[in-house]
Amino acid sequence: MQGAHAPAAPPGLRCGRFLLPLTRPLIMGVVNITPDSFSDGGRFLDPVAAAEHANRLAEEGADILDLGAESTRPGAAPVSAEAEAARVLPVLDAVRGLSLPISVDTRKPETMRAALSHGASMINDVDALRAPGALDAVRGSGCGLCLMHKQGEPQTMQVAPAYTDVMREVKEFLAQRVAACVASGIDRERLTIDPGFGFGKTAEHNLELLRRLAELAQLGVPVLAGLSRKTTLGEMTGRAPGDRLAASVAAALLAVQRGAAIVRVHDVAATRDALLVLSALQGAEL
Ligand code: HH2
Repeated sequence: MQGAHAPAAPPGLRCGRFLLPLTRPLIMGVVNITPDSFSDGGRFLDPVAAAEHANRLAEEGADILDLGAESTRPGAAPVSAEAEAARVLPVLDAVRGLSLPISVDTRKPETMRAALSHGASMINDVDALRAPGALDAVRGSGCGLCLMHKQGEPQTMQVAPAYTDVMREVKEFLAQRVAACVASGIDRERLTIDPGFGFGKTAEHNLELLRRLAELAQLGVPVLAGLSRKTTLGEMTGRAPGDRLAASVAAALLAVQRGAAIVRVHDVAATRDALLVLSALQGAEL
C-alpha cells in the first residue's frame, strides 16, 4: 500500500468510551508495576505508589496511561497470568475513574479479559495479538489496541537480531496483523501499530526504523513509537537508563516529526513541553 492508494487515516482512535483525536500527537505515559523493568523496576511495584505515579502522569498531560506488570526488557523472565493480574488489577481499579483511557500492556489473553472487565480501555500487546485466544479476548470490548512488532522472545531477542530490510519486514508483519484483526471483526478505528524499538533489533535497526518511520504511517493506521530510555539511546549517549531524559525527549520529537501519532514515554511533562514547541513551530509555519 503506497502513496495515493493508502487508506485514509481514521479521524480518531477509539479506546472504549474514549475517542482520542489524532489531530495532535498523543502521549502515552508508562507505569511499570514490576520489580525488574529496565529503567524503573521496583519503584512502582507497590499499588499505592503505582497509582500515585499514574495520577502524576495524568496531571502532567498524559493522554493515555499504559500499565505494565511484566517486564519485556531483553533477558526478562516471563510472569504467570495470575501474578500479572495480581499486580495490575489493583492499580487499574484505583485509576480507572480518571478521565483518560487506561491501557494494559500484556500478551496474555487471560490478563486481557481481566483488565477489560476491570475497566481498561486499551490493550497494548507486544505480541500483536498472536497468542491463541487473544483476538477473541479483545474483539467484543471496543477497546483500543496496539499491535507491536518483535523478533524473537525477550529472553533471547537481543542475541542476534537479523533482517534483510528491517522496515520492509516490520511493515509487512504489521500489515498482516492489521488484516488479521480486521478479518476477525475488529474495527480499524481501534488499531495502532508499533515497530517495537529494541525488541529483537540492534541500534542500527532501531535507527533505520526511526529514520524511515513515515513508511509505516502509509498503512493508514496510527503509529505508536516507544523509544523512551531505551538501550539504543544509552549506546548513543553513554548514559544509564535514569539519565536518558534529554535523549528520550529528542527521540520522541523525531518520531513525531516522522509521523508517529502516539509516543510511549516515562517522562510525560518534559515530552509534552517538547511537543508544544514543535506544534507552535508548525503553527508558525502555516
Ligand atoms: N516497550 C516496552 C514495553 N512495552 N509496548 C509498546 N507498544 N511499545 C514499546 O516500545 C514498548 C512496549 C519496554 O519499556 P518498559 O515498559 O519501560 O520496560 P520493561 O519492559 O522492562 O517493563
